[in-house]
Order: sequence, then structure tokens, then C-alpha cells
Amino acid sequence: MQGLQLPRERLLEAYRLMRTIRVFEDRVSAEMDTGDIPGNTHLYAGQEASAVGVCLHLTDTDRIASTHRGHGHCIAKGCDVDGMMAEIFGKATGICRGKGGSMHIADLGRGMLGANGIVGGSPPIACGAALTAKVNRTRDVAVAFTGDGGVNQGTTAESLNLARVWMLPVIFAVEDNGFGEATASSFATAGDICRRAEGYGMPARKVDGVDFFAVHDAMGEAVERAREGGGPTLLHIVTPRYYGHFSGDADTYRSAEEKAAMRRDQDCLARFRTRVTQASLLTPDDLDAVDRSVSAAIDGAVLAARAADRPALETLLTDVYVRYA
Ligand SMILES: Cc1ncc(C[n+]2csc(CCOP(=O)(O)OP(=O)(O)O)c2C)c(N)n1
Repeated sequence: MQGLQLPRERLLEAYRLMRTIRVFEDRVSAEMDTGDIPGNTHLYAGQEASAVGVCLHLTDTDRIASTHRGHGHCIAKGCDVDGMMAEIFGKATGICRGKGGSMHIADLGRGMLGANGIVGGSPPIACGAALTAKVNRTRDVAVAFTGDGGVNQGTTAESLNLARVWMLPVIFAVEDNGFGEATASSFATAGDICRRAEGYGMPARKVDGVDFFAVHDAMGEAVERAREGGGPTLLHIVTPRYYGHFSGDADTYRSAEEKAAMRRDQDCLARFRTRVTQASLLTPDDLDAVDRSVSAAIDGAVLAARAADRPALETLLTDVYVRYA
């Protein structure tokens, strides 16, 4: 595994990001239960190795387009966690000044083009960003995160076709967490997702999304190909989804045993810890120190978000549309 050759600082950064996503999502779940968060959330816990394995290869000028389950993508792409928490609480200090909420977090300065409530919305957006990079010859790449549900949308088929016809520097990161809402992907998805991409003439790889190093290695190849003018790649990343589809989902379509086994056997943080400690790359103390600092950071984010004001009434119509000039 090439990822195991990463320098110590990069390994620590990968773990810090994955841990931040996990603690952030567990905390958002608990805070939702208090009733103080307006709207709805779709939690990313369990899928951390996918966002981080992909985004660790990207710079601020590389672009990602996300989904309704976007918190993990935002954190992995470097969005400010305090701003995200405040956004989810609908506060004026939020990353979108409290007017977007969980499903519309964006930070163009970080190349995070936005979470997106439209299933299958991200592939065309990422193709647009990749076309810009290609026309301007910047060597930047774009990533479309989408789900096993999103991959069945017509928008994805059209994007795969255009990406290959125009040889765009785009990576389709299909996160297959086994379900679209309550429908199993085995019930709703025909054939093989990688072979669909191969049908459009682009390379594709199925990746174990519990294994940060597997995702990181597969993405490394895809990014290199894209930056060198070799065109698009599809990664079919298989992950668990720890929570229900959304915060109000009773999640009765999976048994308690199934969910407990998933958390026990498919935990990317535990897998990472075992890998790096067995290889003597990091010590348990190194990782415990990250755990402590992440917990303190998320506590601080919640306290600050709770203490902040809601957007003032007179700002109701500002920041609703992007101002380009
Ligand atoms: C175009 C469109 N159709 C339907 C929905 C309703 N919807 C929201 S999330 C979702 C399931 C998406 O599943 P998947 O793409 O696998 O992502 P996951 O929720 O598993 O992360 C659906 C059908 C939507 N938001 N947009």
C-alpha cells in the first residue's frame, strides 16, 4: 500500500480529519435530539475514509461537488468546523451566514462547491468545474461525490459520457453505503457500477471504503491521470452508513444485530489505528492526543454555535444569491 508510505504529518492529518468527521456527526446527532437545530441532517458517520482518502489529494483550487450527506466532504476539504456547526444551528456566524443549513454548506475558497439536495446533482457540476480547469489549463481536478442512488440518475450517465468525450479531469467518487433512503442498492441498482463507467471508456475501480489506504491509493492514481490529461475515472467506494438515512429515520429496515456488527467490524477509524500502530508509524498515544483535541474542538464549536445570534431580520434577502462582481 503506497498510502502507508505517507509521512507522519500526513498520517496524523488523515486521522485528525476522519476523527473530526466522526465526532462532528455523533455530536450533530445528539444536538438534533435536543430540538435546537432547525431542519434536517443526513449524517456521514462510517464513511469517513472515503471523504478523507479522496480529499487528501486535493488542493484549495481543486473542486468538489457534494451531496445531501455532505458534512464529511466539507470537513475533508478543509471547511471551518466552527462555521459548519454554526451553519447547522442556523446562526449568523455560520459558513453561509446561517441561511443554508446542513444541506447547503459551501466554501468556494476551499474549492467546496456545495452540499446539494438534488440526488445526482453533483456529477454535472463537477464536470463544469473540470471543463473550466481544462480550458484554463490549470491542472486542477474536480470530484463528484455521489451515492449508489445518485449513480442511477440520468444526470450521472450524461456526465460520464461528457467527461469521457471531453476527457475532463474529473473523478466520480460513488459512495455505495448500501442504501438509497430505505432501499437497498442491491434492489435498485442493475449490473456493476464499474462496468458502467468502463462502457463509457473510462477506468474504474471498486474500493473498500472502510480502508483509508485503499481509497487513498485508488484516488492517487485517478488524480495523477486527471492532472496529466488522461481524463476521468470512476471509483466505486463501498462503505457502511452508521445512522439512518436522515435524522428522523427510525432505521427499521436494518436489524439491531446488523447495525451493531457494522459498527464493530466496519470502522475505518479502528482499521486505521490498527494499521498504523502495527506498522509502528504512529503510537496509540499519538492517536489518543488527536482524539482529545478533536473532542475539545467539537465541544467548542457547539458552545460557540449555541451562543451565536440568528441572522438579523434585515439580512433576510442578502447572501441568498452569489454576487459575482
Ligand atoms: C432528484 C432527487 N430525487 C429524489 C430525492 C430524494 N432523496 C433524497 S436522498 C435520497 C437517497 C439517495 O441515495 P444515495 O444517492 O445512495 O445517497 P445516500 O443517501 O445513501 O448517501 C433520495 C431518493 C432527491 N433529493 N433528489
